[in-house]
Amino acid sequence: MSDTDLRYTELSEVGMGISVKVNSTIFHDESDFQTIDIIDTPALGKMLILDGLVMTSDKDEFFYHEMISHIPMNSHPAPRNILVIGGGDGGTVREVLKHECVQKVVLCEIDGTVVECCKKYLPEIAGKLDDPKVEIQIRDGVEYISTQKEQFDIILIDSTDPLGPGVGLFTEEFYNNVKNALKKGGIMVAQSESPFADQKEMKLMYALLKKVFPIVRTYVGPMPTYPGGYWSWAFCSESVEPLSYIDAERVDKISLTSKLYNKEIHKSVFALPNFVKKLLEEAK
Ligand code: AG3
Repeated sequence: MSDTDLRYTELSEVGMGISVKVNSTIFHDESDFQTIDIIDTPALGKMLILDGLVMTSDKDEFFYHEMISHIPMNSHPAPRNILVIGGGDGGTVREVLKHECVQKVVLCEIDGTVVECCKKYLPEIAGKLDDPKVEIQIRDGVEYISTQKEQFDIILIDSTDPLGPGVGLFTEEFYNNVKNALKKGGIMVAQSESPFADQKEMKLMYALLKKVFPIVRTYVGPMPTYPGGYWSWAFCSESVEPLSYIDAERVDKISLTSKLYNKEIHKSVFALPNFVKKLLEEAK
């Protein structure tokens, strides 16, 4: 690497992370909530960076957005009303809309600037935010969820790390309100950090989830640009066990255009390595 290389680097507390060459900075702003950057890179296309942390990139976003959405969506026989909290880049909403049974998707994002700049500069990810089925609420998800009772079939928590504007999305009170906002047979999936790089955060989060939901399960997958390259999602419900129902028709339909998701993946993501099982048992 030459000294003139412009690079973006995200490092963990212990100094491990990713580094990518940067062509240019496309957008930079200090919003009321965080620092927002969109950069263009040779390796990953455009990337959204919030407070210095990678949120998404053109090249690897599918690993995350297909996992957070299709696993719960296809575990429900008829998901019609969907809520996404966070996720202002629109990638999760785009995937959810691939299910024709969906009537309405509410996106509740605290930072309107994230939504606006993603619409403008990341059209492949944010391009469905103008769909007529989408209602965008620019407000704090913590406050919004406390006003919702038995409204949603699926709630997806597409948050940042438990830092900055995201902290309120990792509390017992918030999870209780999410549970109350779900209809009977509803499912919440929340991104739950890296089982390799964020073990402390993961344990805290699962300890809280277990206080609130009778069913708390975990699924895992690769995520090249996030800490450890390995990610997890919490699947929580009052009554639905993962894999107790899989909508075979929608699995096949989604699989026609998905890059990662298919029937075999759906069944395998709940298989956990021993070190992850141990970590989750220790979360109390
Ligand atoms: N939400 C999960 C971001 C966590 C990334 N953490 C990090 N880079 N340290 C992403 C939002 C995508 N819709």
